[in-house]
Amino acid sequence: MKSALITGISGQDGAYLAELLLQKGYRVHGLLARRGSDTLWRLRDLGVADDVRMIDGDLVDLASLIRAMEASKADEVYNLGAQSFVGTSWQQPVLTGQVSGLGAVNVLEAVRIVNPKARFYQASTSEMFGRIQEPMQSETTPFWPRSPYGAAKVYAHWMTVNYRESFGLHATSGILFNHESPLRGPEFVTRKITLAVANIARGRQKELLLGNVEAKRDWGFAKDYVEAMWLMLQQETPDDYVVATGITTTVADFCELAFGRVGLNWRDHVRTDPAFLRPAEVDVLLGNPAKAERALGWKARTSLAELVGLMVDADLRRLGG
Ligand code: NAP
Ligand code: F7E
Repeated sequence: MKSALITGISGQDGAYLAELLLQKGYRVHGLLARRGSDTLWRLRDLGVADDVRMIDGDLVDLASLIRAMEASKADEVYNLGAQSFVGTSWQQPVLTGQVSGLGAVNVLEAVRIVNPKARFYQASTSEMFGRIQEPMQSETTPFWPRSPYGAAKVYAHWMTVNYRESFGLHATSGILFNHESPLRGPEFVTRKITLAVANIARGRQKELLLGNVEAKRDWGFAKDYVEAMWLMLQQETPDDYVVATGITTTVADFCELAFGRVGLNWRDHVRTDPAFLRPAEVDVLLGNPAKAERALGWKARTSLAELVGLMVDADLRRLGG
């Protein structure tokens, strides 16, 4: 039976990945920072909370990561933990660097010290492309991060490559474009929209305040994307892969789909508020998943319309009535 250690187990991707690995017969361990009051709601939502073995630890605490590696005897380590909200990264740039940048190096060190044969996955991100240098971003597109979060992730990405090249670690970086789900945090724009749609449909809210609705993102479904993470660690040699749908959509068009799901016109409810604009914006992202398709046999299966439907319906269900 293989053993896996997931940092960021309480996040969106941690929950879906835990579910997937449990289905595949893994013993799943989760690093839990234990800061929030209801950190396990996503795992409960998927019905797997009792099947994951939790290990207390924090990405900024190397000793706790060494202990987590020892206790889990992990064959595969998925570093999904991060301060992942781009907006907050301007308010907490140092913390973001410590957790999302140096945190990855702490995990790499723990792997190198305890079991250098373990396979390592780094949750890299399309935010590293920031001010895009090519219309469609691939593994060879130069990075130009536009936020403290993006800059921290570029550091973590290159340290992953460095540990692969310096120490021969099986260290892989998945450059994932935005992926969403009913388990997405409510601060991210997609879930903010679907939650508002549900509240407006139930008569509990009238309007929704957003920032830049012209921003374009390549949005996929998180459950599809965690399969790509697992596939990457099953390859003989470590590498970097872009994971995306190859389609980009504006926030405004996402609103149209989400409000349309309940028969409403988004223009009647959405107002723009400069409070949600960012000091530096990533205007457009569009990924080229050709390498992942070719090498991993992976392809996004869920359309944006289907994803929006899943998210709006889940939020309506949660509100009841
Ligand atoms: P998420 O929902 O924000 O989850 C982040 C996780 O990191 C949470 O479990 C959080 O724990 C944990 N964490 C934060 N600080 C920590 C610390 N100091 N020590 C240990 N754990 C800590 O993020 P996600 O959407 O699942 O994304 C997973 C990973 O992929 C992240 O690294 C993110 O940056 C990256 N990524 C995400 C996307 C996307 O579109 N979702 C795209 C590309 C890359 P708490 O619950 O206790 O806060
Ligand atoms: O913003 C615009 C905002 O916060 C998307 C993280 O998972 O994906 C995520 O980062 C776009 C931006 O995600 C609001 O300005 C407009 O252009 O949902 P988001 P993100 O910044 O793309 C990447 C790949 C990650 O790696 C990150 O961890 O939507 N936008 N109005 C808004 N965004 C928010 N949050 N709230 C608004 O009101």
